[in-house]
Order: sequence, then C-alpha cells, then structure tokens
Amino acid sequence: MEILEYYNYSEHATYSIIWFLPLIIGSLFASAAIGIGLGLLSPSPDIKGFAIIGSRAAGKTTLWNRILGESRGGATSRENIPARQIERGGKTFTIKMSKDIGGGDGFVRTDYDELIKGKDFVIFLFNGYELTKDDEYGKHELITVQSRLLKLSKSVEESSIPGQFHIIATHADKFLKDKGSYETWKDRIYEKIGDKYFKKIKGFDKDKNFLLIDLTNPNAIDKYINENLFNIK
Ligand SMILES: Nc1nc2c(ncn2[C@@H]2O[C@H](COP(=O)(O)OP(=O)(O)OP(=O)(O)O)[C@@H](O)[C@H]2O)c(=O)[nH]1
Ligand SMILES: [Mg+2]
Repeated sequence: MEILEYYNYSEHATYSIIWFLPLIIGSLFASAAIGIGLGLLSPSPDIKGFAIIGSRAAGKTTLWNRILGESRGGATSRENIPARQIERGGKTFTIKMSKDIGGGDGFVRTDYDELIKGKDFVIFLFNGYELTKDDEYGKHELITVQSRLLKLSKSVEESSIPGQFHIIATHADKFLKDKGSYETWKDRIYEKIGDKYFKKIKGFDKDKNFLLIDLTNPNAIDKYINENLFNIK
C-alpha cells in the first residue's frame, strides 16, 4: 500500500512537471532577462567614476597621474580623461570618462556640476600648507576653499552621492614634522576654514571625509588610492 501510494504520488508529480514545463522554462528565461537587465542598469563594483576638483596647484593632476600611472605636469586647463581599464591590486577596474581641470575660479561655474554628475566619488583638494599661512596667499586659499565647499555642498545635494567624497588638505609634508601632530594640524585647518562650510555638505563626517595628505609620497598615495577608491585593503 505504501509502495502504491508512492508510485501514485510520483506519477502525479511527473504529469505536473510535464504540464508546467513550459511555464517553468518561461519563468527561468524571464528571471535571467531581469537579472541581465538589472546588471546593465546598476554598475558593476569594478566600474569607478571619479571627479577630482580643488584649488590651483593643490595636486589634482598629481593624484590623477598616480591613479592612471601617468606623468603629466604643469598647470592644467581642461584635459579629457577617456574611459579606460586600469590594474590595481591584481584586479582590472574600468574608470569612467572624466576630466582633469585647472583650479581657477572659472572652472567652478563651467565644469563642477557636469564633472560631478554620474560619478561615484568626488575628491576636493586644496593646499593645506598654503591655507595655514597668514599672508595674502593663505587668505586667498582660505576664501577659495570656503566658497568651493559651498558649491560642493550644492553639487553633492543635486547628485546621488551623499557621503561619497573626500575633502583633502595636501602638502602635509611641509608642516607635519611627526605623526603625532597629524590630528593637531587637521583640527587647525578645519577650524580655520570653519565648521559651517563642512557641515553644509550632505553626509559630511569629519573622521571619514576630511583628510591631510602628502601627495609627494608615492607609497602613501598608492595606499590611499587602493583603500579608498578601489576598496583594496
Ligand atoms: N610638497 C608637496 N608638493 C605637492 C603636493 N601635492 C602636489 N605637489 C606639487 O604641487 C605642484 C602642483 O601640483 P599639481 O598636481 O600640478 O596641482 P593641480 O591641482 O593639478 O594644479 P592646477 O592644474 O594648476 O590647478 C606640483 O609641483 C606638485 O608636485 C604635496 O602634497 N606636497
Ligand atoms: Mg592640474
């Protein structure tokens, strides 16, 4: 009896499979198509888009050079960075098309919004050493940074990248004498610029989004790029 029931059951199951076979195959195709569609819509984690902006001679080209393995020099006007593949930590990443732009005020109006749109991460650089000085250059750098941060807050608001940015004071080598003074200088620069300029930027967290860097140290820069831009630990 038990055996009969077993056969009856399996027979019924076989018929069901035959009846529902077209449906099963159809839904398999449908889910594969949805999967491919979603894959096309949401970028793979290996596709990265960066915008690097900031004041004059802050180190934008130096950082791009390190990311791309190039050695361009001199003040920049506007250089296209075509989409390309790069190797990092044994992995291949695709970099979205971007631009290396100069640090003059004129580029803020013409290029910032366009550059930030559609990117995954924005890096804002300024000359931290210059900003700590009390002469006219220091004052100019301070005003430039304050006004650019206000602009950055609007661009971040309009894009979909809250929290996905770094504000970096460069030229740290010029005033950091020992590792112990890192936090002190970071605080000094932060206070000089003013809390309110940073806090306007959606998702800003001083510990996560504000850094002090020496761009002349290739090992330190590679570490920064790997860990922060490509998630390679
Ligand atoms: N000491 C020191 N020099 C730096 C640092 N970062 C950049 N430099 C130097 O500063 C100069 C300007 O660097 P760039 O990378 O050309 O700066 P940029 O922001 O692209 O400048 P523009 O295109 O003119 O806006 C170069 O001589 C760099 O080598 C740093 O952290 N420390
Ligand atoms: Mg440049």
